[in-house]
Amino acid sequence: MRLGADTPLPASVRRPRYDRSAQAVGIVHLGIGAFHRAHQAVYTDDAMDAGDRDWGIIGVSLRSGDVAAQLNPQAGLYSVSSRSAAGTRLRIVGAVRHVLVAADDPQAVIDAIAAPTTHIVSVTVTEKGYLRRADGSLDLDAARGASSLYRFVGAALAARRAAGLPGLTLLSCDNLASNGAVLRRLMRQYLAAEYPALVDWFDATCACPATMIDRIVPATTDADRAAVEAELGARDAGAVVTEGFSQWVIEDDFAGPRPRWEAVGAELVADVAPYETAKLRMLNGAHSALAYIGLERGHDFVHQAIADPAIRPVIERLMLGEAAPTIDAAPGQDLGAYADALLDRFANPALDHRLIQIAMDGSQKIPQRWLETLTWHQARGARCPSLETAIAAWIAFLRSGHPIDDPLADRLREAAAGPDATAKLFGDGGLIASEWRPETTI
Ligand code: CS2
Repeated sequence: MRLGADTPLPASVRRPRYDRSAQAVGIVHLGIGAFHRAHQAVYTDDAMDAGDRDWGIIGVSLRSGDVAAQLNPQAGLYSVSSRSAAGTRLRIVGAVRHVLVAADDPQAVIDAIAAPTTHIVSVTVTEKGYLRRADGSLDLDAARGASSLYRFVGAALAARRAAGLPGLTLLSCDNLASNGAVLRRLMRQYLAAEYPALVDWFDATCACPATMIDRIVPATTDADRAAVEAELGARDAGAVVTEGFSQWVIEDDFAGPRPRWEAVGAELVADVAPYETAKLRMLNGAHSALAYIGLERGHDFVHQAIADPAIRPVIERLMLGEAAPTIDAAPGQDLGAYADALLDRFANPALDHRLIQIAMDGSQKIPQRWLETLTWHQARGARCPSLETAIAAWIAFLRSGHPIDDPLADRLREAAAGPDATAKLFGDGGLIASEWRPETTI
């Protein structure tokens, strides 16, 4: 039996208490992968459970049809398993109404964003989905392509304006520094090229709040799906597996209505920067270091790498000795306690988080995770031994013959091959745009 609206479920499994069919769609989400399903969709499901109405989500896949094939036959329902050493908690999330595949029906995506009930377009397209050139500007050729978020949002904004509808909130939920401002700048650049008459209207009516989003979500495996089926008594092709922890800090700057996410655990704040910087440089910075150093030492999973006595001190120093001093903490933000909590989360034995999953797209992740910290210390005449170890491990990974999943894969492999790899990767005119310049070959 496949999970669906009428599937009888064990009484212990939490499910939506609201009338799903009575909710309008208020959010269109671009890039409906496991992370969205385990994070923002859960907060929205909770908000509707708490009585907030009309925040159903239309998910959009910009690339493959996999998620649509998983969720649409299940009326959008799927399970979230939160795993810790203490056990697993399983719930059914009902916030997603339907998944559209952009390549199959582009007009349906535009219509969903242009619908009068839609107020928010949220985005998880990963770092590379923002289609930035090395200098940070929008790659316009790519942005005109079939799977570009800008194309859909641009066409829908034009339709909204023509119909006299209000603007939208564009909510970036990706791991980029200043994600809201980046999305605003790139969207504006796209509109200036394709819909110049829309730019002033966009500035006046749309908002792009910054967010810090955090929940570790390993790729779901067949074994995970089998475990969910055993517990649910029904097959869930869209199951996601995650940790118990979840955090969402959102800049309180919306163009129109929004769910009461703050009533269900999200933090709505005036300035996201201290949380976002800490998360990118400490959590994600440590994650990428664990990935490359851990793979080099023969590990498969994050919990194995952090248990390795040769790795753990490198990660502790990266977080506390190198990243933390660069962060202007908000009042009450305790970076020492944050690092301790991260070490516990990395050690979660119930979560098989593959290092190779984190190792992908290094060229897109490393600038905000490592290089901003390195630049800060370099400006003060100091070195970062842990981050230099991590860079050496990344270069070793690029040389190892391991398949490289990265939009710059071929150029990275070539740059890493020779003795001047650090200069080719990070030097003036190198592949990885940043202000950090290696002083020596790493
Ligand atoms: C990870 C992140 O894959 C990666 O690059 O570092 O996905 C990480 O698990 C999340 O940002 C945690 O919130």
